[in-house]
Amino acid sequence: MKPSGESNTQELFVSGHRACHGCGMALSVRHILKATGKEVIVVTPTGCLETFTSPYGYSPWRVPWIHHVFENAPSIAAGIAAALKAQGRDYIRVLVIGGDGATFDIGFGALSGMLERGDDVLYICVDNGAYMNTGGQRSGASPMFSSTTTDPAGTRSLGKLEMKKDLPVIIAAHGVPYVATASAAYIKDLEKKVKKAMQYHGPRYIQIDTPCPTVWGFPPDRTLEVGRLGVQTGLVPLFEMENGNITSVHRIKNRVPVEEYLRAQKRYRHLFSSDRGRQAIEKIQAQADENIKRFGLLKHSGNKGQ
Ligand SMILES: Cc1ncc(C[n+]2csc(CCOP(=O)(O)OP(=O)(O)O)c2C)c(N)n1
Ligand code: SF4
Ligand SMILES: [Mg+2]
Repeated sequence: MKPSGESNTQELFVSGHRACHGCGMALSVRHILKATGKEVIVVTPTGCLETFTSPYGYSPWRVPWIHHVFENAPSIAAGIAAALKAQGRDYIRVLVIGGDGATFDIGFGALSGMLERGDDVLYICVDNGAYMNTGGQRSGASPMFSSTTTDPAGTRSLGKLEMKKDLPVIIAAHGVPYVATASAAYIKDLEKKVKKAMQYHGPRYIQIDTPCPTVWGFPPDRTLEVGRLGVQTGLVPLFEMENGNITSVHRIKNRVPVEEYLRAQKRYRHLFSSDRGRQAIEKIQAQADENIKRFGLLKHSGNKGQ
């Protein structure tokens, strides 16, 4: 059977699953599959996506889907890709869609191996910045000064004190052909990047910022707004790297101070009640400024943009 070249209007991730209202991850997965078409096998490690799509007897997945343990999605995916190749069916493409805990932390060794071996897998991290399925514990992707259940903000604590791991750059350092960042709030851009990644073979990586109303603490009808604020502040830079070079950046049209993004979410509310909190906000603003400079995110800057 040949690839069918499906229209991207086909729904392959359907309604009726059990994600929270306004879940940025569920929205992203729906559009990832619109971009890939149905000739895919999806591998999902333990996490929200696995849990809300697999109540006994029901499934929103209209493509083959496998869940396994938390730490080995890249190994499972690599094995499936190798089997498809041996069968001469490698027109079926293999995708991992997994959370940031699985990607940045517990599955990172397996992911690095997959990248280094050159396995033909598109790995997509749906990044909500913590271990949401188990209540919002800190991960290597949690942003600095966010409150998590393992770094809770309090009279002495400002939340997580370490930087978010710069995983896209670490992945690019493995010499892979395609790395991109995307946002649930910019769906056309997300679909375009997934389609581009599907044109390459070998290991590819897309990291999607997926706002989580339940644990970030905002009303579920503000998911897109919060996601856009993340991008417009510069805290969530959207870019593509092909063969190690930055080939596009999503330019910021209306730059927003980080305070506006932070105020919209309960995970940062402790920053607004003390002088130390104010200083932390200044540090977060400095991170956004640095991203804007590093990636040339403003409309008038010289880098290749779109
Ligand atoms: C080896 C192992 N450790 C811990 C767990 C418990 N656990 C299940 S899901 C999860 C959090 C997943 O976080 P992430 O990958 O970020 O996905 P999210 O739920 O945030 O989408 C944890 C800690 C587990 N299932 N297996
Ligand atoms: S906890 Fe967050 S990521 Fe998990 S299903 Fe709910 S909104 Fe989505
Ligand atoms: Mg997570």
